Amino acid sequence: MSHHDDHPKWSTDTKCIHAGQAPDALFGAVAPPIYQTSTFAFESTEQGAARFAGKDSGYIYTRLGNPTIHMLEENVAALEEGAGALATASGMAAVSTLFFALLSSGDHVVCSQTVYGPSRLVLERDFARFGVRSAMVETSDTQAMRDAVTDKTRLIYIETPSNPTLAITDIAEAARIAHEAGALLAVDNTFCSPILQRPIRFGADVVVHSVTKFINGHADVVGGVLVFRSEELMKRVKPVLGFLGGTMDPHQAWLVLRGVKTLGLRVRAAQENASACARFLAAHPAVASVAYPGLPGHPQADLIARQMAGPGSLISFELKGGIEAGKKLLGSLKLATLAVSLGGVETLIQHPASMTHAGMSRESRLQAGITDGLVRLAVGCEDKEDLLADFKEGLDALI
Ligand code: LCS
Repeated sequence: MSHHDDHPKWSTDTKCIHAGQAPDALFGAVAPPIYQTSTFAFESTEQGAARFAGKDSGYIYTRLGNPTIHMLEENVAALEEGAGALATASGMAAVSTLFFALLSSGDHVVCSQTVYGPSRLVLERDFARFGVRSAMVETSDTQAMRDAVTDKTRLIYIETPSNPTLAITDIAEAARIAHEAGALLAVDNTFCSPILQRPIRFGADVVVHSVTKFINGHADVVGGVLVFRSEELMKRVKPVLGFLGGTMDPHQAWLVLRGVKTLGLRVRAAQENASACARFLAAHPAVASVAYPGLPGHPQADLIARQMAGPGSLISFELKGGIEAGKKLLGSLKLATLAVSLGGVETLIQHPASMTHAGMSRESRLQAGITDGLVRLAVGCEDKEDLLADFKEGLDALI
């Protein structure tokens, strides 16, 4: 099995296909074998004891490690240019395991106010019960992020671009602020995928992904991954994941290994469609405003050019007719499917205030820029003209 460190010169597209996935040693199978087993036989009691003592690196039990899952971990670690990765049952298992491993009672977290709803709710509702305090701040405002840090801050947790407002946080500045405070920086890179943004390059200590989204890309798996800048940090989190039990399953890992091979192709195809859709939406008389990192005149264009290789395929917009017009549009589109999630080959559209971010109070939502009329569009890989025709029909009916 190849290790990502063996291939530092491969481009990201090549790594998608090959990193962690050399033909298997037993039969030469080109596609990775699915080691669908809960446990692994020891050759002797001595060997079993050595594995538990960490003196023999062989496998023990799938909750603690499995060869198919490890191939995915090596693959994503290579894509993100990290020292190692841990695959998890879902993106939320990655987020909650990370918080559990790094935070103790009395610690303080600075978190982007616009993140996937449950990522902040787990801090505000659950970790708060164990004495972890968190500040939700607009981290796209670097000064606000700096001002929120206290002498108890142990973690800065950001999402950029953010779900669903697409606010952009400066990763290098966030890393500087975290490290000056003796804290760590975690970046949820789900919206970009490693094709468009590699936060470790800008100083992040941990990268979080819901692999449910772009990395798997086919709307048929829920999963997550944590990628670490250093082995040392991964060693702090790995035993916690093993004990909490939010590990991935081998079959789930195999499906993601299949999906990740086309990550670059899918991300670029969806991005090209999204750029066309964003321009179309921005020019349409029924649309009040569009947030998309690729639109001309974006106030953070310099930062976007510095830290992102492209604007991606998520768009959020407001209709002039507000929430009623939104309901009408979401109900009338034929190609864009009314569903939460994103990052798959199919175009999805949803209403954050009543769906993905419904768990937040309306006050928190409005403070974070998630207005009642905001619509989030996750553009897929369908034919561009078909998508534009669907939006033209839906939007024209509103005026
Ligand atoms: N991080 C981000 C940025 C997400 O968008 C999501 C899920 C998660 C973490 C959690 O990952 P999961 O456990 O679902 O794999 N976002 C969703 C969304 O926007 N609509 O449905 C799920």
